[in-house]
Parts: sequence; structure tokens; C-alpha cells
Amino acid sequence: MTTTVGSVSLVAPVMTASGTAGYGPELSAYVDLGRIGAVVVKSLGSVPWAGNPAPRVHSTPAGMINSVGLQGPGVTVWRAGELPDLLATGAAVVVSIWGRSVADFAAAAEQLVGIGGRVVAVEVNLSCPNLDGGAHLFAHDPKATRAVLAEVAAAGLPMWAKLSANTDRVVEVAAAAQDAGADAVTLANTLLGMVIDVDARRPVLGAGGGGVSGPAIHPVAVRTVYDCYAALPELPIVGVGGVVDGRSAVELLLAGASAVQVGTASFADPRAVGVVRDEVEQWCSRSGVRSVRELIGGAHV
Ligand code: RRO
Repeated sequence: MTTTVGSVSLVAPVMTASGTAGYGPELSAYVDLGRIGAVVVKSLGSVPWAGNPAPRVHSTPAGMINSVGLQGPGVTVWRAGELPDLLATGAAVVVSIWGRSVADFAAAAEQLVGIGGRVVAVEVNLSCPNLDGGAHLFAHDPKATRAVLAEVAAAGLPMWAKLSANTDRVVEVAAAAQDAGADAVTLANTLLGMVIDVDARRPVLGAGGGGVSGPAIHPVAVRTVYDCYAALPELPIVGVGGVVDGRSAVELLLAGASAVQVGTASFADPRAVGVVRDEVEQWCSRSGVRSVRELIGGAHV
């Protein structure tokens, strides 16, 4: 079940998706966090952030939409207050960071210096759909992506750039990320969306629009991973989007991901990430696959 994402070795190819498993040991009551690849914490900024007005989540056909709006305590408070308890569970940790500007990312990265140990990577969230209402996503622009990663490199951790499938430039942006020193790309964040309450004649979410996730976007994730792997075969990929069981995880591995993340499924069942991990193992046993690494990119001719 072991895999690698660039220089990072993981005990399993299944981890939590940022924003869906808190910052600390929340899921440890339901999942042995030492048996999954990593816990990817919700994106943290350089300062505490209150997030968007409620309601922030709403179910949609085959998924959900959210406009959480980056609520969080900030890197420094998290590092002192929540990280020790998370590490005590035996989890490997990937810290996700966000910013509204290149300088914000630099400040968050600076707060990570020296963190090391079982914090194995920083996932750089260049694709939040709820930053300034989705008006500008760093991940829609190769130059902006490059500029952020150049600053985050100072954290001294392997960098995973979390990108967006809202743009037809995702391969170009992934190439820019690779060029700027990213060890991997995480493909992909939620898609821009909106739900309107027809009786109230208003958007359901407090912020108006939000990010759509879950099985409805799984084929989009598969295509995005497939295209990036085909164009940039040396760039490791973490696949995310609508993984709900072993088969949907294997699908992303076959598209070219070295590991996958489980997010929305955890809202319905907090055991989901552990269940998916076990189902991948069972699928491999039944299919005569001796190592999940054999699967990576296996759907490409
Ligand atoms: O907090 C959020 O609203 C949020 C983030 Br940072 C993100 O990257 N993706 C998402 O769907 N929601």
C-alpha cells in the first residue's frame, strides 16, 4: 500500500482532503490516522480568519457546495495548539496554506520554518473558490502560481500546488508549478457553483456562490489528472474529487495520481477515508495487484 509523492513516502495512497477533516485529531475517533497516507489539514493563513456568513454548506445532487471562506486560527496558533494532538495520533501531516496575496503566502510559509518531522509537505492552496467570491484564483494564472511558490519554498518543505479545474489552462499552470519547484500538484479543488432557493429567490449560501464537490465532479477530476499526467509524466499528482470508495480511488490512480484524497464522503461518514483505504487494498488483492504503485498511470496507452 505504500506510495511516494515526489520525495514524500506515504504508508497508504489515501489521505484526507483539505478542509474536510479539521486541523487536529477530530477524525481519530473514527479512523486509525496512522494507517492512512496523511491528514491534510484545512488551509491556514498567516492570521486568524473568521470565514463567510452562514449557511456555508448545502447538499447538491451527488455532492455538496460550500462557501466556508477559509475560517481558521492561522498557522502559528495551529502549530502550538492543534498540531501536537494531531501528531500524537500517529498521523503524517500535510499542512495547507492560503493567502490573498503573494505576501500573505510568504508570511504563512515563514511561520512553517523548522516544522519538519511528521509534517511531510505543504499543500499550497492556489485554488480556493471562496476567496473574494472566486473573482481571482492564483491557479488560473501560471505567473501568479509561480510567484506564490517562489515564496513558499522558504518554508523548506516539499510543496504540493493545489490547482483548479475551472480553467482550460490547468496543464499550463501545472507546468508552471513544476518549474517553480513544486514537488507535486493536487488536482483539483472544488468547482465554482451556486444553488438558488427558488422560493426565496436568493442564493442558498450566505456568500452567494461556492465550491462544488463530491461524486458529481469525479469525472472532472479523473480527466484533469489524466491530462496532466499525459503532458507532464514526471510531475507527481495527488488526485482529489468525488472519491467515495475503492474503485473511485483506483480510477484516479489509473489516470495518473500517485495518491488520492477523500473529502466530501467524510461529511456523510467520518470513517470514509479509512474505508476507502481498506477497499483499495481489497481491490488490489482481488485483482492480483501486488503494489498500488503498479496502478499509477495504468489507464494510459
Ligand atoms: O474554505 C473554503 O471555503 C474552501 C477552500 Br479554502 C477551498 O480550497 N475549497 C473550498 O471548496 N472551500
